[in-house]
Amino acid sequence: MSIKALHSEAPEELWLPGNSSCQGCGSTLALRWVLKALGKKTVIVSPASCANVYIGWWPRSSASVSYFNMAFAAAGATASGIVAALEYLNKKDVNVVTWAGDGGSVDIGIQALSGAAERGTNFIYICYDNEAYMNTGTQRSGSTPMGAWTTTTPFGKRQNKKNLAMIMAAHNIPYVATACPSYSKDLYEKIKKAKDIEGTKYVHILAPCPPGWRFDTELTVDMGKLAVETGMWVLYEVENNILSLSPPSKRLLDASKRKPVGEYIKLQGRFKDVKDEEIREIQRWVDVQWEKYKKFEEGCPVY
Ligand SMILES: Cc1ncc(C[n+]2csc(CCOP(=O)(O)OP(=O)(O)O)c2C)c(N)n1
Ligand code: SF4
Ligand SMILES: [Mg+2]
Repeated sequence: MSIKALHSEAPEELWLPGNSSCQGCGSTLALRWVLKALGKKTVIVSPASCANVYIGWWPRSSASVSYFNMAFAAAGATASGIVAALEYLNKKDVNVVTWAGDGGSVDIGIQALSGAAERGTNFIYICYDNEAYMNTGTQRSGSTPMGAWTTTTPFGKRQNKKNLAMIMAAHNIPYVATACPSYSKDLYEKIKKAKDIEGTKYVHILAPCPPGWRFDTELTVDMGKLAVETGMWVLYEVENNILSLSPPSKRLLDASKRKPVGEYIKLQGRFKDVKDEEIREIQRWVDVQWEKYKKFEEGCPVY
């Protein structure tokens, strides 16, 4: 389906223009498609993050759905309470969705998320991953990639990114997916699918961030595409413990089709001090991850 056809399938814009996100924000681009897929009967819960700022204050907020701005660690717990209240009121047609940053998900919010998933809470938890604590000026998170500069990793981060999507798959929830707004149809369809599944659904979206990653604002969509084409970000779904690669990633099972990671890294100022040997190290790590995806794609259960 073309973007034009997607817009005619979901013409209503629930994410309004004139919001306070930075130019070229990958997170708000993703949110626009997420809201198109969810529709108006949606409650968004957002912990402390850029999202609190760009959603804004009622009655001048940029989202034309209900939303709760919530304390940093509490998104999963707040969503659980809203789900329980809606169940008590017998309201079955409202989507409860957490929209949280990587810091609020991978680090500080993980226990509330894990508890909600373990209870099988009927909601969609979406992490938009800009790979650092951006709202407070770019501190490292568990999701920051190896080598990236942040104010708390002035010589580049020494650890690889934590894989929260796989951690959530190990919770035995019915649906886990990864996405990126550069592939809007893929993102839109995954949220539509998640909406119709009962229980806890987890979607992890890579959200390129021009000021935090230090690239020109017009390159946001290209940056997401390069993340996927180099294999540094992998698009997939996990259902019933079985992983299937989404079309843009599936063709990359053939390693010769993957672009070298340097093509992605060298466009971003956050990696400007990364040496060639470190790029080779990141490449080796990516190749090792792909050996695992190959096994999953052959039918090996994810946990
Ligand atoms: C308990 C607590 N600690 C710290 C903060 C300050 N704080 C607000 S937003 C934020 C960064 C959030 O990072 P992330 O979840 O990745 O979202 P992003 O800002 O990148 O969108 C921090 C540290 C806070 N609000 N509450
Ligand atoms: S800092 Fe990044 S994620 Fe936050 S509003 Fe700006 S572009 Fe978006
Ligand atoms: Mg972040």
